[in-house]
Amino acid sequence: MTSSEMGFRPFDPESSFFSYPTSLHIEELCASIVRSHRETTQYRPEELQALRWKVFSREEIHAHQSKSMDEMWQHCAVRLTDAVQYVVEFAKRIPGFRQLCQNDQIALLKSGSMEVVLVRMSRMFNTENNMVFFDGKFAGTELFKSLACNDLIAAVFDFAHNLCMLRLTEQQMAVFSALVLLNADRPGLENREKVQRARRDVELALSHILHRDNQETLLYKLYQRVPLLKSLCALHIEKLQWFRQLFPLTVHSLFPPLYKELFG
Ligand code: CLR
Repeated sequence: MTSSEMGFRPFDPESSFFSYPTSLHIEELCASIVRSHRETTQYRPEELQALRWKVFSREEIHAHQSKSMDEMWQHCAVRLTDAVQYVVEFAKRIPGFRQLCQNDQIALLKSGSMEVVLVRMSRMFNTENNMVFFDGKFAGTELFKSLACNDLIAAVFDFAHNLCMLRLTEQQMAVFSALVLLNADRPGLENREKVQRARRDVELALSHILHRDNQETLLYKLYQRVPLLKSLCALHIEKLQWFRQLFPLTVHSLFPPLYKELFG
């Protein structure tokens, strides 16, 4: 009797058609996603922990608030684009993402990269003072006053606060981020079935680690957050369109090309 007749299959990370993931495959996938996340975060958890109480001074807050609206927008667009670039690097290292055609990779990043930035924002959040690590120090919503989009900022902070309260491990956050990216309902996809198959494996990976961590109730809480992410991103795009009408030249000549490519 051969090993395959006995029900054993050799591990094959590229397996796709007619194959179902084995628990070894899922373990490997988890490890690979976690590694990709670890290698592409701007700050390690220990670093963030050490900087936890490093907050902007009154003067520094005032300096940000006194910036003109277009200057502050440009500043935030640059910071956001930096964060997006790390997410692009994360995506490129996820096995199921890497194997997609270029068109579908771009389609997934267009609608998903901002969502993953917002998920990652919860790692940079301190729920004790409601501040986010931005530009080297912790900042509250008031720092972003000159953007003139308080509703977006309040909603984004609220989301980060609530996600942070779930106290996800780095592993859980990594696999949840991969799940957010691999969404077969995104517009512009050529091969939805392939995205769906990759997603199914990541779903199994998430269930697997939550089971292992004895935190299966988190699954429902995480899925609950997904529609919120979509509405926050829609609001971000809406604000950008509004800003572009006011300052078309700032967007045209001073915003990072990647920012315009993804959101413009
Ligand atoms: C997300 C996690 C990253 C580091 C990082 C960098 C830039 C931050 C971003 C985080 C969170 C969202 C953020 C952004 C800069 C501006 C943006 C605070 C912490 C706010 C929501 C403004 C968005 C709208 C502008 C484009 C006008 O590892």
